[in-house]
Amino acid sequence: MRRTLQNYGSYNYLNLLVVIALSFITFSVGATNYYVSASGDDGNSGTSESLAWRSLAKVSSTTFKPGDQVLFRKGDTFNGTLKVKGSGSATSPIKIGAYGSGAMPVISGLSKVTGWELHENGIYKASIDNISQLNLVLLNSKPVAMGRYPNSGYLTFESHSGTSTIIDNELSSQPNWTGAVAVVRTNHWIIDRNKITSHSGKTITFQASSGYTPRDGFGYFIQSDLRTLDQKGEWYYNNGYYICILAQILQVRTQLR
Ligand SMILES: [Ca+2]
Ligand SMILES: [Ca+2]
Repeated sequence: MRRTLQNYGSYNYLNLLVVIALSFITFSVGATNYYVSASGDDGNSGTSESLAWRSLAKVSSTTFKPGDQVLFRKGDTFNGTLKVKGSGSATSPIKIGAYGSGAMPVISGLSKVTGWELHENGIYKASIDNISQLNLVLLNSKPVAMGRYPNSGYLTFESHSGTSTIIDNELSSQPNWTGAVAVVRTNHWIIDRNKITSHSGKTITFQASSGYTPRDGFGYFIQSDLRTLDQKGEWYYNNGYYICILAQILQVRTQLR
């Protein structure tokens, strides 16, 4: 009788070990579904529809495991940049998908710019996130071009010195374009964007972004300067901190990169 009890005890102990081991395996390889909703909250766990995250920034800052799924709610739009940290495996990839019903969710690099205030002379100004380069601006859903002088075509430089100075006989000394960018067509197949380091009279000197020697008689124009804004929609982006636009602002979206 005593032996029988001992056997029962060992059997139960073995069962317990097996259960623990299986639980551990399930936990270590367990994939998680994360939910993202425009009405969510980044303070949530993200692991259920009712505890969804809200932003692409939250998704991008999370390291995912093999088999994890990131599910965006249908019908919603998510602005910004999506980066996926972590790695899946050949058999358990990390998946990006959708949940809910309705139109497929939209992930857009466009961000709506708000907080506009009048700067001067019909130019409005707003702060935006610090980014390295602003590539696309939509004004009332239509793309508008970065401000430039002249508004179309090229100015022509008649001579040059080295690879970083051009002389335009028609250029006025005012406005002084120091600090702006000269977009220079140095030869048939090169267009350089060169930061202007000095402007004196008819001479512009810049930080040459390539080693090509400017070819006399070729063209250039000026951009990346507030003073180039003289027609509707022209915009200027300053040092990653704010954008100015010449317009009656209703809705502006930018693409950040
Ligand atoms: Ca000229
Ligand atoms: Ca202009």
